[in-house]
This record gives sequence, structure tokens and C-alpha cells, in this order.
Amino acid sequence: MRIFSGIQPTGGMHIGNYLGAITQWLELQEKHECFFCVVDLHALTLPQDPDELRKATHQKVVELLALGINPEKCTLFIQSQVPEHSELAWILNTLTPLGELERMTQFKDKARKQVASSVFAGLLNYPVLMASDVLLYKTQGVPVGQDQSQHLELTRTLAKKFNQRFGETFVEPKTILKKEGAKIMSLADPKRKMSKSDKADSYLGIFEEPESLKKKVMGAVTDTGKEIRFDPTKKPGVSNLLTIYSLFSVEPIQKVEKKFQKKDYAFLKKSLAALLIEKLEPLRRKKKELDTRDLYVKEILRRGQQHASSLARATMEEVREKVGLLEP
Ligand code: AQP
Repeated sequence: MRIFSGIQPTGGMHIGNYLGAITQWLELQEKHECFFCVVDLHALTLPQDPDELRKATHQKVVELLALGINPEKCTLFIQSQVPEHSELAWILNTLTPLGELERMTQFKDKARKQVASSVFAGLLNYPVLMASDVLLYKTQGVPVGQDQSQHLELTRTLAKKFNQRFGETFVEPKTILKKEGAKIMSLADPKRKMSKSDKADSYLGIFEEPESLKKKVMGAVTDTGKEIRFDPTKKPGVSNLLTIYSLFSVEPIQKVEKKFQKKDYAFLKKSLAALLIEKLEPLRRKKKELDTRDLYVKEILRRGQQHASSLARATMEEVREKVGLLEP
């Protein structure tokens, strides 16, 4: 299968990104042809400081390498370094009904967090750029967290529409979701997904200092009652902590539930904090080491860009011809 997936450069990587998406990338790179991308153009849909954005983009690549993304097994690159992403997005924009974009949950959520005068067309068009990221490589599978499912439905709709109008061109990609971990919830409000644009106490960074991890886990919102039970509807806070524990300890949720059955919330939190600190320490160390290897990272990105560009160019030649544009 050909696989594509992306991550935004801004904000540190949190355990939601890791458990929902990156752990899938790690598995898929072993067996499939994978394209992994830092989607800096997506970050521009919200106001960014130019220097900070450049640094964050480089940092995100370092983070992915520290987590085990292996450039010998996949193509790792930066979205804006392959300009065909934007070109295809424009063409797909001309096929996308405005209403489809306005009903996107993520647009509504993100627009709500901004003052009205800072909600720009780019934020509305975000899913079209995402569709172009995926379709450009004739991708068959896209590993993501659950929050991206709606965007991928639109991607399939646009592929179908283009194919019907201009002839068979794009593959309709399937969404690859984890059974557990597709939606890690916020520590501050376990009814909402963990998100890097929320307050810092609501998410756990993968590369965060042990003390800070511990403080955040101990402060996580739990539920009324004392019982430790996996019940996401009635006990969303505790269930979220059990899910995180189960995924990091690689033990089934039932086993974890049993382990904490007769314990109290404080014990669960202390155990989870200790587990996270133990599991994340080697990743923090690896990242520190990679932080000093700028040239190595740049070389990976150069190779990634070259390979991704060769495929992207071929698709765009086909698209330009089909929609009636003159050759450049
Ligand atoms: N809470 C989550 N649980 C599981 N998966 C998640 N993902 C994000 N949050 C969770 C998945 O992580 C991948 C990369 O996400 P992204 O950085 O491109 O942007 P996002 O989905 O918008 O993530 P955030 O952290 O919530 O950012 P903001 O605050 O900017 O909205 C994706 O596959 C995503 O599904």
C-alpha cells in the first residue's frame, strides 16, 4: 500500500498525536511505501511568527526522527518544499462546495477559538489542502487520529468528483484508525480531545520534562465517585487515564482495569506518571542527540523532497492536461 500522513509543525508533539498517528506511522513504515510530511502550509492557517515557524518545522522533523521515523524506510519531507501541494489544492478548491467546508467540525472548533476578524479563508480551505496532500501521491491509506476522519471523507468525495469529471486519476484512500488511541482526551476536559492549541495543563508533551509530566497527570480531571472502571461515557476522565496507561504499558485495557480495580485515583495517577516518565525518557534522550545534528536532518529533507517531488510532478502533469491547462 502507498501511505501518506502529515503533522503540523507548530506546538510540541503531544501523546494524542503520538498514540493516534505516529505509532501507526512506525508500524506502517516497516511494510509499506510511506510518505510522511510536516505540513507547514497548514500551520499558516493560523497566525505564525516566521522565524518561529521555520524553527518549529525543523524541530518537528527532529521529533519524528527521535520517535523512530526512519528515513531509510520512508520518505520524510516538508510540505511547502513540494509546491505541487498548493497547485493541486487550487484545482480541488474549484470542485469543493463551500457548504461542505463550512460544516467541518474542525473548522467550526478552530474558528470559535479565534476572534472573528482572524478567521481567514485558509482555515476554511484547510481540508482541501489536506485532500491535495493525500491525492497527489495516489495514496491508498492514511493513518490519522479520529479528528481527521471527516476531512478524509471529503478527500474521497473530491477524488470521486475529479475522476467522474475528468477521467480516472485519483485513488480513493482509506482512513486507517487505531482501535485504541484514535482519540486521546484532554486532561483538563476529558469530554474533548487532547489538543496542542488548548491550555498547557490539558495535554502531555512527548518530550516534556518528568516533573512537568507528573504535575499534569496528578492534576488531571477525574470523575465523581471513587471506583476505577473503564467506562468512557460515565467515567471519561478515568477511562482516558486507563487508555493512556494501557497503550504505554502495552497491556489490554481489561488487564489494566483489573490492576487498578481496588486502588484510588491518586494511585492510578502516580502509576501513570511513573510509567510515562520511564517510557518517554529514551525518546527525550534521542531528541537531545538529534538536536545537534542539523546537517544530517537537512540531508534527510533534501532526499525526501527530491523523491516526493518526482511523484508529485508526474501527478500534476496528468492533472494539468486533464483539466485543460497549457504545459508550463
Ligand atoms: N487527541 C488526539 N488523539 C489521537 N490522535 C490525535 N491527533 C491529534 N490529536 C489527537 C492526530 O495527530 C496527527 C497530527 O495532528 P496535527 O498536528 O496535524 O493537528 P491536529 O489534528 O489539529 O492536532 P492538535 O494537537 O489537536 O492540534 P490543534 O490544537 O492545532 O488542533 C493527526 O493524525 C491527528 O488526527
